[in-house]
Amino acid sequence: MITRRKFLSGTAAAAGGVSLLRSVVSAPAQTIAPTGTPVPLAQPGRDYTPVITPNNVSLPWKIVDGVKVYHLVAEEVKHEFAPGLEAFCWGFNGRVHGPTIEAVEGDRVRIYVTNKLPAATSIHWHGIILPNGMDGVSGLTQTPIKPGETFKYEFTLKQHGTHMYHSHHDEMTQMALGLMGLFVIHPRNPKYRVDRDFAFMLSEWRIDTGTMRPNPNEMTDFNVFSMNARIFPGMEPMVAKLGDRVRIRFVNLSAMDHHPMHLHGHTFRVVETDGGQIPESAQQIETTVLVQVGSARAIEFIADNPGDWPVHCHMTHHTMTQMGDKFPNMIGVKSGKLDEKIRSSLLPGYMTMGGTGMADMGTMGMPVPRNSLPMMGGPGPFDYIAMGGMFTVIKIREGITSYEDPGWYKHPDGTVAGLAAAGDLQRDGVDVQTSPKPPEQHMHHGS
Ligand SMILES: [Cu+2]
Repeated sequence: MITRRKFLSGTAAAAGGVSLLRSVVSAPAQTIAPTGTPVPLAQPGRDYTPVITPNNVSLPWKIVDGVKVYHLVAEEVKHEFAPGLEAFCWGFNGRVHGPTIEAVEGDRVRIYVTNKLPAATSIHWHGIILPNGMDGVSGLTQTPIKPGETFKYEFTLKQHGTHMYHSHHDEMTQMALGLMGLFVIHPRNPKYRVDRDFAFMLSEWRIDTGTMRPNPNEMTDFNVFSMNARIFPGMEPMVAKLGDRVRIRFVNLSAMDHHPMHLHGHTFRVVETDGGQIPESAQQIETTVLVQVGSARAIEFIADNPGDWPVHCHMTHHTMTQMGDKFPNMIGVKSGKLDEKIRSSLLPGYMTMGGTGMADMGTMGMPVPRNSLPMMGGPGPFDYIAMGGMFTVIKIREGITSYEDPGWYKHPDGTVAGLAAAGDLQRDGVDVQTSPKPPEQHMHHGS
């Protein structure tokens, strides 16, 4: 047992390898408001819906004298983006990106940051209103945290919303290696509760095929686009019950790219930026929300349409993986006897790829270099799903009793697109031999 006093006096020394913050403390406790008056602590589940970070977790905390105490350890982590692609990244507490920090407006938080990286670092609390000296800007507001050191940050949360934390020391290198995480602050007095509250960190990487380390020097040509540092098909799906009020928070800490995040089957309201809640009268109704670099957007909708619905970046190259930028344009090229010739004389097993697009590449099981993925895709209920990168699915179901992955959607009879029946074509007068041309447009020149 570690006593509170020991914890307080010996944190830096004791931190090595031992997680001091094992569980969420649920005993009644208080926190300190900016005015100095104690405020009751909000309980996860009772007072707010805890956030779900798919493929990641929230950082545990403990309460010490009314203060929420967290401990981040910056370290190198061997991270899997999806089965078949791993890299040595920089993250926190064994994870890439770091676990989500979750707190409630009005909480006093104390965050210890231990640096186990080979380089100095500092942590900036992005979007959070705090005293200048807690802002985490190496050189400007603090000395860098040297390897082996533990720094203490402490401030009171005066706002609620979707925020982030990230390295603010040699950012180009350290953020490219993954040193970032989500920071969600729940409102103290919410006007309403959501049933499902999901959060994603969007980021991008340059990982050359066959290598094991993201390249921080890349300026423009990124080839791995991730949600919570995972790429499709390595994504844990979101699950909602029919009728649930769903929130999805997106934070973008990519180096160079904005991401228009698109939801299928629903419209949503953009309810929040990193600056805070958008007044209801100003909320836009959308199906795609642009999440700029360094910003956050939260969307809300009622999950009123059952099925398996994609949630993905609409930049088409951001739903591809490493090999997307390595291929010549083969659309319309007929390989004919070429493959055979190459197979017999040069490369047994050779096959020209891409003559009708790229969707074949995954299914054909084309050999790929070690530690790399075919450019996209994973198995689906009907066929191979020709998407990768920033692509995930929300599964909306009627009558489910848990939020475990319910498997693929079972469509009601007659609600799946399929081969047109001859009878239908005949009834509707569709002649498949001709393409109906719209009437000629008459151009009027002058009056
Ligand atoms: Cu994108």
